[in-house]
Amino acid sequence: MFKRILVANRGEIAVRIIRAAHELGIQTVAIYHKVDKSAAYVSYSDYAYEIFSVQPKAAYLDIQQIIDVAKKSGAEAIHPGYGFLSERAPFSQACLDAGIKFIGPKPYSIDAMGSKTRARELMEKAGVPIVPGTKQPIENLDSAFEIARKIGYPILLKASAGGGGKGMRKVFREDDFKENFESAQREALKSFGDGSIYIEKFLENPKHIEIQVIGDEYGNYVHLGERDCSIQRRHQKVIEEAPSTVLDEELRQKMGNVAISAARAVEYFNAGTVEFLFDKNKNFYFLEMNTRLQVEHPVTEFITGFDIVKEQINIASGKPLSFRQEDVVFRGHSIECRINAEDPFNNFLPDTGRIEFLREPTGKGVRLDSGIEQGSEVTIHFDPIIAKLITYGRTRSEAISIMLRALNDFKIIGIKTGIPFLSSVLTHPRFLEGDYDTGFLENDFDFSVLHKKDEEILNELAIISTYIHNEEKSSYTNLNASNTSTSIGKNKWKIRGQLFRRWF
Ligand code: MV4
Repeated sequence: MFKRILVANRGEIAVRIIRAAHELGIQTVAIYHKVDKSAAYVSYSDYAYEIFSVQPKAAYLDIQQIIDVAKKSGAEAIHPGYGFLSERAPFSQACLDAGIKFIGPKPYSIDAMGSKTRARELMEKAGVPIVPGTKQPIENLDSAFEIARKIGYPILLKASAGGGGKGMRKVFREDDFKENFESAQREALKSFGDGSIYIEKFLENPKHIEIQVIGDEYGNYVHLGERDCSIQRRHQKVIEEAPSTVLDEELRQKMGNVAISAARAVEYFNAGTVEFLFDKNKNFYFLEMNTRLQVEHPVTEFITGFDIVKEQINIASGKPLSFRQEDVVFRGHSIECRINAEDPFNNFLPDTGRIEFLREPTGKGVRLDSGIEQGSEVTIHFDPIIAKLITYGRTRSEAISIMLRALNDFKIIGIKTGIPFLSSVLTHPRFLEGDYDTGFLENDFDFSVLHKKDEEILNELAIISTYIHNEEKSSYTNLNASNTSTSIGKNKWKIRGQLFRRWF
Protein backbone atom coordinates (compact mmCIF):
# COMPACT_ATOMS: atom_id res chain seq x y z
CA MET A 1 0.00 0.00 0.00
CA PHE A 2 1.08 3.58 -0.62
CA LYS A 3 2.60 5.56 2.25
CA ARG A 4 1.75 8.95 0.76
CA ILE A 5 -0.51 10.19 -2.03
CA LEU A 6 -1.00 13.57 -3.69
CA VAL A 7 -4.49 14.97 -4.13
CA ALA A 8 -4.58 16.92 -7.40
CA ASN A 9 -7.75 18.81 -6.58
CA ARG A 10 -9.28 21.32 -4.18
CA GLY A 11 -12.45 21.99 -2.18
CA GLU A 12 -14.86 19.37 -0.90
CA ILE A 13 -13.52 16.52 -3.05
CA ALA A 14 -9.96 17.09 -1.84
CA VAL A 15 -11.25 16.83 1.75
CA ARG A 16 -13.17 13.67 0.82
CA ILE A 17 -10.09 11.99 -0.65
CA ILE A 18 -7.84 13.05 2.25
CA ARG A 19 -10.33 11.47 4.70
CA ALA A 20 -10.25 8.15 2.85
CA ALA A 21 -6.45 8.18 2.67
CA HIS A 22 -6.16 8.86 6.40
CA GLU A 23 -8.55 6.03 7.22
CA LEU A 24 -6.23 3.74 5.23
CA GLY A 25 -3.21 5.05 7.14
CA ILE A 26 -1.89 6.95 4.12
CA GLN A 27 -0.37 10.44 4.34
CA THR A 28 -1.58 13.15 1.99
CA VAL A 29 -0.04 15.95 -0.01
CA ALA A 30 -2.28 18.86 -1.01
CA ILE A 31 -1.56 21.37 -3.74
CA TYR A 32 -2.94 24.91 -3.69
CA HIS A 33 -2.86 28.10 -5.68
CA LYS A 34 -2.38 31.14 -3.43
CA VAL A 35 -6.11 31.99 -3.57
CA ASP A 36 -6.69 28.65 -1.74
CA LYS A 37 -3.91 29.08 0.83
CA SER A 38 -6.32 29.14 3.77
CA ALA A 39 -8.84 26.66 2.30
CA ALA A 40 -10.09 23.86 4.54
CA TYR A 41 -8.65 21.02 2.45
CA VAL A 42 -5.12 22.43 2.84
CA SER A 43 -5.35 22.25 6.62
CA TYR A 44 -6.80 18.73 6.50
CA SER A 45 -3.74 17.54 4.58
CA ASP A 46 -0.47 16.34 6.14
CA TYR A 47 1.60 18.30 3.62
CA ALA A 48 0.76 21.13 1.25
CA TYR A 49 2.65 22.68 -1.65
CA GLU A 50 1.88 25.90 -3.45
CA ILE A 51 1.45 25.69 -7.21
CA PHE A 52 1.74 28.75 -9.39
CA SER A 53 -0.13 30.33 -12.27
CA VAL A 54 -1.67 33.65 -13.24
CA GLN A 55 -5.21 32.29 -13.53
CA PRO A 56 -5.82 30.11 -10.42
CA LYS A 57 -7.58 27.36 -12.38
CA ALA A 58 -4.53 26.92 -14.62
CA ALA A 59 -2.38 25.78 -11.69
CA TYR A 60 -4.65 22.78 -11.07
CA LEU A 61 -4.36 21.91 -14.77
CA ASP A 62 -0.56 22.18 -14.92
CA ILE A 63 0.56 18.57 -15.39
CA GLN A 64 4.27 19.28 -15.15
CA GLN A 65 4.06 21.29 -11.91
CA ILE A 66 1.85 18.68 -10.28
CA ILE A 67 4.13 15.79 -11.27
CA ASP A 68 7.10 17.79 -9.94
CA VAL A 69 5.35 18.33 -6.59
CA ALA A 70 4.50 14.62 -6.42
CA LYS A 71 8.17 13.74 -6.95
CA LYS A 72 9.62 16.20 -4.46
CA SER A 73 6.98 15.41 -1.81
CA GLY A 74 7.58 11.68 -2.02
CA ALA A 75 4.00 10.91 -3.10
CA GLU A 76 3.70 7.49 -4.75
CA ALA A 77 0.28 8.06 -6.30
CA ILE A 78 -2.03 10.88 -7.41
CA HIS A 79 -5.79 11.05 -6.98
CA PRO A 80 -7.25 13.53 -9.50
CA GLY A 81 -10.75 13.89 -7.98
CA TYR A 82 -13.34 15.17 -10.48
CA GLY A 83 -13.00 17.99 -13.03
CA PHE A 84 -9.54 19.47 -13.63
CA LEU A 85 -7.15 16.70 -14.85
CA SER A 86 -9.37 13.75 -13.91
CA GLU A 87 -10.33 12.80 -17.46
CA ARG A 88 -7.23 13.88 -19.33
CA ALA A 89 -5.47 10.89 -20.85
CA PRO A 90 -2.18 12.84 -21.09
CA PHE A 91 -2.22 13.25 -17.29
CA SER A 92 -2.77 9.54 -16.70
CA GLN A 93 0.10 8.97 -19.19
CA ALA A 94 2.38 11.56 -17.54
CA CYS A 95 1.92 9.78 -14.19
CA LEU A 96 2.76 6.46 -15.80
CA ASP A 97 5.88 7.96 -17.39
CA ALA A 98 6.98 9.50 -14.08
CA GLY A 99 6.55 6.23 -12.18
CA ILE A 100 3.69 7.66 -10.11
CA LYS A 101 0.48 5.67 -9.84
CA PHE A 102 -2.57 7.44 -11.28
CA ILE A 103 -5.59 6.56 -9.11
CA GLY A 104 -7.90 6.00 -12.04
CA PRO A 105 -8.01 4.23 -15.40
CA LYS A 106 -5.21 3.93 -17.94
CA PRO A 107 -4.86 6.52 -20.74
CA TYR A 108 -6.37 4.19 -23.34
CA SER A 109 -9.68 3.85 -21.43
CA ILE A 110 -9.98 7.61 -20.94
CA ASP A 111 -9.26 8.25 -24.62
CA ALA A 112 -11.62 5.57 -25.88
CA MET A 113 -14.53 7.07 -23.92
CA GLY A 114 -13.47 10.67 -24.61
CA SER A 115 -14.57 10.48 -28.23
CA LYS A 116 -18.34 9.99 -28.24
CA THR A 117 -18.36 8.51 -31.75
CA ARG A 118 -15.55 6.08 -30.96
CA ALA A 119 -17.28 5.16 -27.69
CA ARG A 120 -20.55 4.50 -29.57
CA GLU A 121 -18.74 2.25 -32.00
CA LEU A 122 -17.01 0.29 -29.22
CA MET A 123 -20.24 0.04 -27.20
CA GLU A 124 -22.22 -1.31 -30.12
CA LYS A 125 -19.56 -3.97 -30.68
CA ALA A 126 -19.75 -4.87 -26.99
CA GLY A 127 -23.52 -5.33 -27.18
CA VAL A 128 -24.31 -2.19 -25.19
CA PRO A 129 -27.46 -0.47 -26.52
CA ILE A 130 -26.75 2.96 -28.00
CA VAL A 131 -29.21 5.67 -29.11
CA PRO A 132 -29.95 5.17 -32.84
CA GLY A 133 -27.71 7.41 -34.94
CA THR A 134 -24.26 7.60 -36.48
CA LYS A 135 -20.95 6.28 -35.18
CA GLN A 136 -18.93 8.50 -37.48
CA PRO A 137 -18.80 12.30 -37.64
CA ILE A 138 -20.82 13.88 -40.47
CA GLU A 139 -18.63 14.35 -43.51
CA ASN A 140 -21.10 15.10 -46.20
CA LEU A 141 -24.42 16.88 -45.78
CA ASP A 142 -26.36 14.87 -48.36
CA SER A 143 -25.61 11.54 -46.71
CA ALA A 144 -26.35 13.15 -43.32
CA PHE A 145 -29.80 14.20 -44.61
CA GLU A 146 -30.42 10.65 -45.70
CA ILE A 147 -29.45 9.22 -42.31
CA ALA A 148 -31.59 11.81 -40.48
CA ARG A 149 -34.56 10.96 -42.69
CA LYS A 150 -34.11 7.26 -41.91
CA ILE A 151 -33.89 7.85 -38.15
CA GLY A 152 -36.80 10.27 -38.25
CA TYR A 153 -37.00 13.83 -36.93
CA PRO A 154 -36.45 15.32 -34.44
CA ILE A 155 -32.79 14.41 -34.32
CA LEU A 156 -30.02 15.70 -32.11
CA LEU A 157 -26.67 16.90 -33.45
CA LYS A 158 -23.92 16.26 -30.93
CA ALA A 159 -20.21 17.03 -30.75
CA SER A 160 -17.97 13.94 -31.03
CA ALA A 161 -15.58 15.49 -28.54
CA GLY A 162 -18.47 16.73 -26.42
CA GLY A 163 -20.41 16.03 -23.31
CA GLY A 164 -22.35 18.34 -21.07
CA GLY A 165 -24.63 19.69 -23.79
CA LYS A 166 -22.04 21.85 -25.60
CA GLY A 167 -22.31 21.73 -29.38
CA MET A 168 -25.71 20.04 -29.09
CA ARG A 169 -28.57 21.08 -31.42
CA LYS A 170 -32.09 19.73 -31.79
CA VAL A 171 -33.26 19.62 -35.40
CA PHE A 172 -36.97 19.27 -36.23
CA ARG A 173 -36.88 19.20 -40.03
CA GLU A 174 -34.45 18.89 -42.90
CA ASP A 175 -34.79 22.60 -43.78
CA ASP A 176 -33.18 23.50 -40.43
CA PHE A 177 -30.43 20.89 -40.64
CA LYS A 178 -27.67 22.85 -42.38
CA GLU A 179 -27.92 25.93 -40.18
CA ASN A 180 -27.92 23.88 -36.95
CA PHE A 181 -25.11 21.69 -38.17
CA GLU A 182 -22.94 24.72 -38.88
CA SER A 183 -23.60 26.36 -35.53
CA ALA A 184 -23.01 23.07 -33.66
CA GLN A 185 -19.74 22.71 -35.56
CA ARG A 186 -18.63 26.24 -34.66
CA GLU A 187 -19.49 25.74 -30.98
CA ALA A 188 -17.75 22.35 -30.82
CA LEU A 189 -14.63 23.75 -32.46
CA LYS A 190 -14.57 26.65 -30.01
CA SER A 191 -15.22 24.47 -26.93
CA PHE A 192 -13.20 21.35 -27.71
CA GLY A 193 -10.89 22.31 -30.57
CA ASP A 194 -12.68 19.66 -32.61
CA GLY A 195 -15.71 20.49 -34.76
CA SER A 196 -16.80 16.90 -35.47
CA ILE A 197 -20.57 16.42 -35.20
CA TYR A 198 -22.65 13.23 -35.29
CA ILE A 199 -26.36 12.39 -35.29
CA GLU A 200 -28.58 10.79 -32.65
CA LYS A 201 -32.29 10.26 -32.56
CA PHE A 202 -33.80 12.77 -30.13
CA LEU A 203 -35.39 11.12 -27.10
CA GLU A 204 -38.18 13.15 -25.50
CA ASN A 205 -37.47 13.99 -21.83
CA PRO A 206 -35.55 10.85 -20.87
CA LYS A 207 -34.34 10.08 -17.38
CA HIS A 208 -30.61 10.20 -16.66
CA ILE A 209 -29.67 7.01 -14.86
CA GLU A 210 -26.06 6.05 -14.32
CA ILE A 211 -24.39 2.90 -13.03
CA GLN A 212 -21.36 2.90 -10.75
CA VAL A 213 -18.82 0.28 -11.75
CA ILE A 214 -15.53 -0.71 -10.18
CA GLY A 215 -12.92 -2.88 -11.82
CA ASP A 216 -9.56 -4.02 -10.52
CA GLU A 217 -6.39 -4.36 -12.59
CA TYR A 218 -6.99 -8.11 -13.06
CA GLY A 219 -10.25 -7.92 -15.01
CA ASN A 220 -12.68 -8.35 -12.10
CA TYR A 221 -15.73 -6.10 -12.08
CA VAL A 222 -18.65 -5.23 -9.84
CA HIS A 223 -21.43 -2.70 -10.21
CA LEU A 224 -22.86 -0.76 -7.29
CA GLY A 225 -26.27 -0.07 -8.80
CA GLU A 226 -27.68 3.15 -10.17
CA ARG A 227 -28.02 6.80 -9.36
CA ASP A 228 -30.87 8.85 -10.76
CA CYS A 229 -29.47 12.24 -11.77
CA SER A 230 -32.42 13.53 -13.77
CA ILE A 231 -32.86 16.72 -11.73
CA GLN A 232 -30.59 19.00 -13.72
CA ARG A 233 -30.52 22.70 -14.51
CA ARG A 234 -28.68 23.72 -17.69
CA HIS A 235 -26.83 20.40 -17.75
CA GLN A 236 -25.73 20.79 -14.14
CA LYS A 237 -26.93 18.15 -11.69
CA VAL A 238 -28.86 19.58 -8.76
CA ILE A 239 -30.17 16.56 -6.80
CA GLU A 240 -29.18 12.91 -7.18
CA GLU A 241 -30.61 9.83 -5.53
CA ALA A 242 -30.13 6.10 -5.20
CA PRO A 243 -31.90 3.87 -5.85
CA SER A 244 -33.98 5.22 -8.72
CA THR A 245 -37.75 5.12 -8.23
CA VAL A 246 -38.17 3.46 -11.66
CA LEU A 247 -35.88 0.41 -11.52
CA ASP A 248 -36.70 -2.98 -10.08
CA GLU A 249 -34.02 -5.45 -9.03
CA GLU A 250 -34.15 -7.29 -12.35
CA LEU A 251 -33.62 -4.16 -14.46
CA ARG A 252 -30.92 -2.96 -12.03
CA GLN A 253 -28.94 -6.17 -12.52
CA LYS A 254 -29.49 -6.00 -16.28
CA MET A 255 -28.25 -2.41 -16.52
CA GLY A 256 -25.43 -3.22 -14.11
CA ASN A 257 -24.24 -6.06 -16.29
CA VAL A 258 -24.46 -3.90 -19.42
CA ALA A 259 -22.40 -1.24 -17.63
CA ILE A 260 -19.78 -3.86 -16.77
CA SER A 261 -19.67 -4.88 -20.47
CA ALA A 262 -19.12 -1.23 -21.37
CA ALA A 263 -16.23 -0.96 -18.90
CA ARG A 264 -14.69 -4.25 -20.01
CA ALA A 265 -14.82 -3.13 -23.67
CA VAL A 266 -12.32 -0.32 -22.93
CA GLU A 267 -10.16 -2.40 -20.53
CA TYR A 268 -11.38 -0.18 -17.74
CA PHE A 269 -10.07 -0.41 -14.22
CA ASN A 270 -10.69 1.65 -11.04
CA ALA A 271 -14.05 3.42 -10.42
CA GLY A 272 -16.13 4.64 -13.35
CA THR A 273 -19.70 5.53 -14.22
CA VAL A 274 -21.73 4.48 -17.24
CA GLU A 275 -24.48 6.98 -18.06
CA PHE A 276 -27.71 5.91 -19.69
CA LEU A 277 -30.72 7.70 -21.09
CA PHE A 278 -33.82 5.91 -19.87
CA ASP A 279 -37.15 6.34 -21.67
CA LYS A 280 -40.81 6.04 -20.69
CA ASN A 281 -40.90 2.41 -21.91
CA LYS A 282 -37.92 1.55 -19.68
CA ASN A 283 -35.57 1.25 -22.65
CA PHE A 284 -32.07 2.38 -21.80
CA TYR A 285 -29.31 3.61 -24.07
CA PHE A 286 -25.61 4.24 -23.44
CA LEU A 287 -24.93 7.99 -23.28
CA GLU A 288 -21.32 8.27 -22.14
CA MET A 289 -18.88 6.90 -19.61
CA ASN A 290 -17.35 9.13 -16.96
CA THR A 291 -13.87 7.81 -16.34
CA ARG A 292 -13.51 9.38 -12.90
CA LEU A 293 -14.89 9.54 -9.37
CA GLN A 294 -18.17 11.45 -9.52
CA VAL A 295 -19.58 14.26 -7.40
CA GLU A 296 -22.60 12.11 -6.51
CA HIS A 297 -20.71 8.97 -5.42
CA PRO A 298 -21.82 9.33 -1.76
CA VAL A 299 -25.42 8.23 -2.42
CA THR A 300 -24.06 4.91 -3.66
CA GLU A 301 -21.81 4.65 -0.61
CA PHE A 302 -24.82 5.15 1.67
CA ILE A 303 -26.97 2.41 0.13
CA THR A 304 -24.16 -0.13 -0.39
CA GLY A 305 -21.90 0.61 2.58
CA PHE A 306 -18.75 0.59 0.42
CA ASP A 307 -16.26 3.45 0.44
CA ILE A 308 -15.63 4.10 -3.25
CA VAL A 309 -12.54 6.24 -2.67
CA LYS A 310 -10.91 3.62 -0.46
CA GLU A 311 -11.67 1.01 -3.13
CA GLN A 312 -10.04 3.29 -5.72
CA ILE A 313 -6.87 3.58 -3.66
CA ASN A 314 -6.74 -0.16 -2.93
CA ILE A 315 -7.14 -0.99 -6.61
CA ALA A 316 -4.47 1.50 -7.69
CA SER A 317 -2.08 -0.07 -5.16
CA GLY A 318 -2.46 -3.34 -7.06
CA LYS A 319 -4.94 -5.14 -4.83
CA PRO A 320 -7.71 -7.22 -6.36
CA LEU A 321 -11.32 -6.30 -5.63
CA SER A 322 -12.07 -7.39 -2.09
CA PHE A 323 -15.71 -8.30 -2.77
CA ARG A 324 -17.87 -9.90 -5.43
CA GLN A 325 -21.17 -8.94 -7.00
CA GLU A 326 -23.02 -11.27 -4.60
CA ASP A 327 -21.63 -9.22 -1.72
CA VAL A 328 -23.29 -6.03 -2.96
CA VAL A 329 -26.62 -5.49 -1.22
CA PHE A 330 -28.69 -2.36 -1.51
CA ARG A 331 -30.34 -1.10 1.61
CA GLY A 332 -32.42 2.03 2.20
CA HIS A 333 -32.41 5.24 0.21
CA SER A 334 -30.04 8.15 -0.20
CA ILE A 335 -30.35 11.66 -1.64
CA GLU A 336 -27.69 14.25 -2.39
CA CYS A 337 -28.16 18.01 -2.69
CA ARG A 338 -25.39 20.05 -4.22
CA ILE A 339 -24.79 23.20 -2.20
CA ASN A 340 -23.69 25.90 -4.64
CA ALA A 341 -22.55 29.43 -3.86
CA GLU A 342 -25.15 31.10 -6.06
CA ASP A 343 -28.26 33.24 -5.79
CA PRO A 344 -31.37 31.25 -6.72
CA PHE A 345 -33.41 34.47 -6.53
CA ASN A 346 -31.21 36.14 -9.13
CA ASN A 347 -30.86 33.67 -11.99
CA PHE A 348 -28.40 31.50 -10.04
CA LEU A 349 -25.67 34.10 -10.34
CA PRO A 350 -22.52 32.74 -8.63
CA ASP A 351 -21.94 34.46 -5.29
CA THR A 352 -18.64 35.06 -3.53
CA GLY A 353 -17.51 36.29 -0.14
CA ARG A 354 -16.40 35.31 3.32
CA ILE A 355 -18.29 32.68 5.34
CA GLU A 356 -19.11 34.83 8.34
CA PHE A 357 -21.15 32.22 10.17
CA LEU A 358 -21.63 28.53 9.57
CA ARG A 359 -23.86 26.01 11.27
CA GLU A 360 -23.56 22.60 9.67
CA PRO A 361 -26.38 20.09 9.74
CA THR A 362 -25.72 16.81 11.50
CA GLY A 363 -27.73 14.07 13.16
CA LYS A 364 -28.99 10.66 12.13
CA GLY A 365 -28.78 9.93 8.43
CA VAL A 366 -26.86 13.12 7.57
CA ARG A 367 -23.51 13.34 5.80
CA LEU A 368 -21.91 16.63 4.84
CA ASP A 369 -18.99 16.65 2.40
CA SER A 370 -17.85 20.24 2.60
CA GLY A 371 -14.91 22.30 1.44
CA ILE A 372 -15.70 25.34 3.55
CA GLU A 373 -15.48 26.37 7.19
CA GLN A 374 -16.28 29.51 9.14
CA GLY A 375 -13.93 32.23 7.87
CA SER A 376 -13.42 30.63 4.42
CA GLU A 377 -13.38 32.85 1.36
CA VAL A 378 -15.44 31.70 -1.61
CA THR A 379 -13.87 33.15 -4.77
CA ILE A 380 -15.00 33.44 -8.38
CA HIS A 381 -12.17 31.30 -9.70
CA PHE A 382 -13.76 27.85 -9.51
CA ASP A 383 -17.06 25.99 -9.94
CA PRO A 384 -19.66 27.17 -7.40
CA ILE A 385 -20.05 23.82 -5.57
CA ILE A 386 -18.94 24.35 -1.96
CA ALA A 387 -20.46 21.33 -0.26
CA LYS A 388 -22.72 18.32 -0.70
CA LEU A 389 -25.43 17.38 1.73
CA ILE A 390 -26.31 13.69 1.61
CA THR A 391 -28.99 11.96 3.64
CA TYR A 392 -29.91 8.35 4.23
CA GLY A 393 -33.22 6.89 5.30
CA ARG A 394 -34.73 3.43 5.50
CA THR A 395 -37.22 4.62 2.90
CA ARG A 396 -37.21 7.36 0.25
CA SER A 397 -39.72 9.34 2.31
CA GLU A 398 -37.45 9.25 5.29
CA ALA A 399 -34.40 10.33 3.24
CA ILE A 400 -36.45 13.29 1.96
CA SER A 401 -37.69 14.38 5.38
CA ILE A 402 -34.18 14.14 6.81
CA MET A 403 -32.92 16.22 3.87
CA LEU A 404 -35.56 18.90 4.41
CA ARG A 405 -34.72 19.03 8.09
CA ALA A 406 -30.95 19.17 7.38
CA LEU A 407 -31.34 21.90 4.71
CA ASN A 408 -33.32 23.88 7.25
CA ASP A 409 -30.65 23.37 9.92
CA PHE A 410 -27.88 24.46 7.51
CA LYS A 411 -27.11 28.13 8.16
CA ILE A 412 -24.54 29.88 6.01
CA ILE A 413 -24.11 33.62 6.45
CA GLY A 414 -21.83 35.61 4.14
CA ILE A 415 -22.66 34.05 0.80
CA LYS A 416 -25.91 33.14 -0.90
CA THR A 417 -26.56 29.48 -1.62
CA GLY A 418 -29.07 27.38 -3.51
CA ILE A 419 -30.54 25.93 -0.28
CA PRO A 420 -34.01 27.57 -0.66
CA PHE A 421 -34.20 26.25 -4.23
CA LEU A 422 -33.28 22.74 -3.11
CA SER A 423 -36.02 22.79 -0.46
CA SER A 424 -38.54 23.89 -3.07
CA VAL A 425 -37.59 21.07 -5.44
CA LEU A 426 -37.75 18.48 -2.67
CA THR A 427 -41.26 19.57 -1.68
CA HIS A 428 -42.59 19.52 -5.26
CA PRO A 429 -45.37 16.92 -5.62
CA ARG A 430 -43.68 15.39 -8.66
CA PHE A 431 -40.42 14.96 -6.77
CA LEU A 432 -42.25 13.51 -3.78
CA GLU A 433 -43.97 11.05 -6.09
CA GLY A 434 -40.62 10.13 -7.62
CA ASP A 435 -42.10 11.02 -11.00
CA TYR A 436 -39.59 13.24 -12.80
CA ASP A 437 -37.29 13.26 -15.81
CA THR A 438 -34.56 15.49 -17.26
CA GLY A 439 -37.23 18.00 -18.34
CA PHE A 440 -38.47 18.47 -14.76
CA LEU A 441 -36.87 21.80 -13.87
CA GLU A 442 -37.51 23.29 -17.30
CA ASN A 443 -41.07 22.07 -17.81
CA ASP A 444 -42.63 21.20 -14.47
CA PHE A 445 -40.98 23.33 -11.83
CA ASP A 446 -42.35 26.80 -11.14
CA PHE A 447 -39.40 28.97 -10.21
CA SER A 448 -41.75 31.54 -8.67
CA VAL A 449 -42.33 29.19 -5.68
CA LEU A 450 -38.80 30.14 -4.80
CA HIS A 451 -40.05 33.39 -3.40
CA LYS A 452 -41.62 31.58 -0.50
CA LYS A 453 -40.45 32.76 2.84
CA ASP A 454 -38.52 30.45 5.14
CA GLU A 455 -41.53 30.03 7.37
CA GLU A 456 -43.69 28.72 4.56
CA ILE A 457 -41.03 26.15 3.73
CA LEU A 458 -41.00 25.09 7.36
CA ASN A 459 -44.77 24.72 7.33
CA GLU A 460 -44.53 22.52 4.26
CA LEU A 461 -41.88 20.44 5.89
CA ALA A 462 -44.21 19.87 8.81
CA ILE A 463 -47.07 18.95 6.50
CA ILE A 464 -44.98 16.58 4.46
CA SER A 465 -43.40 15.05 7.52
CA THR A 466 -46.87 14.40 8.84
CA TYR A 467 -47.78 12.58 5.68
CA ILE A 468 -44.61 10.59 5.79
CA HIS A 469 -45.27 9.77 9.41
CA ASN A 470 -48.72 8.54 8.50
CA GLU A 471 -47.30 6.72 5.47
CA GLU A 472 -49.96 8.27 3.27
CA LYS A 473 -47.82 8.13 0.15
CA SER A 474 -50.80 8.53 -2.16
CA SER A 475 -51.56 11.91 -0.67
CA TYR A 476 -48.38 13.50 -1.98
CA THR A 477 -49.94 14.45 -5.29
CA ASN A 478 -52.36 16.69 -3.51
CA LEU A 479 -49.69 18.43 -1.54
CA ASN A 480 -49.27 21.39 -3.86
CA ALA A 481 -49.00 23.67 -0.93
CA SER A 482 -50.26 26.90 -2.45
CA ASN A 483 -53.83 25.73 -2.94
CA THR A 484 -54.33 22.59 -0.88
CA SER A 485 -52.75 23.49 2.40
CA THR A 486 -53.26 26.43 4.69
CA SER A 487 -51.50 27.38 7.83
CA ILE A 488 -54.15 27.71 10.53
CA GLY A 489 -52.08 28.15 13.60
CA LYS A 490 -48.62 27.89 15.03
CA ASN A 491 -48.39 24.12 14.96
CA LYS A 492 -51.41 22.99 13.01
CA TRP A 493 -52.11 22.67 9.31
CA LYS A 494 -55.15 21.79 7.31
CA ILE A 495 -54.79 19.78 4.14
CA ARG A 496 -57.90 18.92 2.14
CA GLY A 497 -60.01 19.34 5.22
CA GLN A 498 -57.77 17.23 7.40
CA LEU A 499 -56.07 18.70 10.40
CA PHE A 500 -52.46 17.86 11.14
CA ARG A 501 -50.22 18.70 14.00
CA ARG A 502 -46.52 19.18 13.88
CA TRP A 503 -44.98 15.98 15.18
CA PHE A 504 -41.30 16.78 15.29
C1 MV4 B 1 -29.82 13.41 -25.39
C2 MV4 B 1 -31.14 13.77 -25.02
C3 MV4 B 1 -32.16 13.27 -25.76
N1 MV4 B 1 -31.91 12.45 -26.82
N2 MV4 B 1 -29.62 12.59 -26.43
C4 MV4 B 1 -27.57 16.44 -22.53
C5 MV4 B 1 -26.14 16.53 -22.18
C6 MV4 B 1 -25.46 15.43 -22.87
N3 MV4 B 1 -24.56 14.76 -21.96
C7 MV4 B 1 -26.53 14.54 -23.37
N4 MV4 B 1 -27.76 15.20 -23.17
C8 MV4 B 1 -28.92 14.72 -23.71
N5 MV4 B 1 -28.76 13.87 -24.74
C9 MV4 B 1 -30.65 12.14 -27.12
N6 MV4 B 1 -30.42 11.35 -28.17
C10 MV4 B 1 -31.31 14.61 -23.93
C11 MV4 B 1 -30.20 15.10 -23.27
C12 MV4 B 1 -30.44 15.95 -22.14
C13 MV4 B 1 -30.07 15.56 -20.86
C14 MV4 B 1 -29.40 14.37 -20.62
C15 MV4 B 1 -29.05 14.00 -19.36
C16 MV4 B 1 -29.36 14.83 -18.31
C17 MV4 B 1 -30.00 16.02 -18.51
C18 MV4 B 1 -30.36 16.41 -19.78
C19 MV4 B 1 -31.02 17.62 -19.99
C20 MV4 B 1 -31.37 17.98 -21.25
C21 MV4 B 1 -31.07 17.16 -22.33
